[in-house]
Amino acid sequence: MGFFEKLKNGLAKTRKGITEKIEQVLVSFGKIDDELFDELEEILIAADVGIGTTMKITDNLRKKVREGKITNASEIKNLLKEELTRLMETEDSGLKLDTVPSVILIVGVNGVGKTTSIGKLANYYKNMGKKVILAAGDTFRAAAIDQLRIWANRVGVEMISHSEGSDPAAVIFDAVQAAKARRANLLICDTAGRLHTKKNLMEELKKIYRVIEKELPGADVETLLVLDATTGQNAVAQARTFSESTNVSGIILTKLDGTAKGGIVIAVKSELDIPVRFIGIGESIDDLQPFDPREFIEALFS
Ligand SMILES: Nc1nc2c(ncn2[C@@H]2O[C@H](COP(=O)(O)OP(=O)(O)OP(=O)(O)O)[C@@H](O)[C@H]2O)c(=O)[nH]1
Ligand SMILES: [Mg+2]
Repeated sequence: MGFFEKLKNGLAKTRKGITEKIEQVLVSFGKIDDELFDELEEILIAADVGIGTTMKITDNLRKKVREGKITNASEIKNLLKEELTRLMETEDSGLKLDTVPSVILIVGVNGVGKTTSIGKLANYYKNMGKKVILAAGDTFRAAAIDQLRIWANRVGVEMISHSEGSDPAAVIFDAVQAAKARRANLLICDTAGRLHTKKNLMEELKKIYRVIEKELPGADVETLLVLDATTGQNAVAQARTFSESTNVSGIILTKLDGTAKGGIVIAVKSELDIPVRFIGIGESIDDLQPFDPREFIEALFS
């Protein structure tokens, strides 16, 4: 299956939740009036686009309708597509991972899909010709380390780990040394979503940063926050918490295949101004795709 087909399949539920409903409304309305905008707002809010973002969208639509003197509801669809794409687009050109090694730190609460996404990312970057090393920085339970090892073996990359309960920052320290020694391009670090001790998770993450900064001064470090699309607005709240104490540079939004409320993609970028970098659209190894707003909207509306 091609890349775009895969994306379309992964978004099947959201297409039912957003696109099909919007198309029904546009067909049944014919002319553009306040009631039509009310219906559109309802659909977008129900799909987790968020109230603030939804209002921004419909305000702009109203303005464009006035300016363009559009009278036919069917023309709204293209305007909406443009508007949604614009809200998700970023100025920059993506992740910066130029130094050897560079680091991706994966953070997020438990169960969102961190370890799975690391496996998929490792495969993605390995296929791009990068030498990848994984760090089993989630020492909360032995199973977490085993799970990452299974991915490392599947992808065919090296993994650095300590035993369960050990200091995550010490794992990262060793992994950095290994990455330097092997001249790896990319070190991808798993972290815990919760801890053994009462010690604050954010403090633990700061300690990991200090290790990376000290051992790899000047290295490109991207912190990707993993959010579960099926948790809706809760995901936005998690992003706020993590950005307060970590330098979140991008989002991996997982499990988009499992929700009809894929509007969360739009809310995340628009409400937090953190770019979505990858989306998870299934459980297999190639079900993680770099996020491209234009492609996403095309897949959603085609
Ligand atoms: N359908 C679907 N399932 C996913 C996706 N990403 C992850 N999962 C599933 O979500 C579950 C949790 O994934 P993990 O990678 O273990 O999550 P985690 O954040 O590492 O969890 P903890 O280590 O417990 O904190 C697994 O069953 C994954 O297969 C996705 O994009 N789509
Ligand atoms: Mg995990």
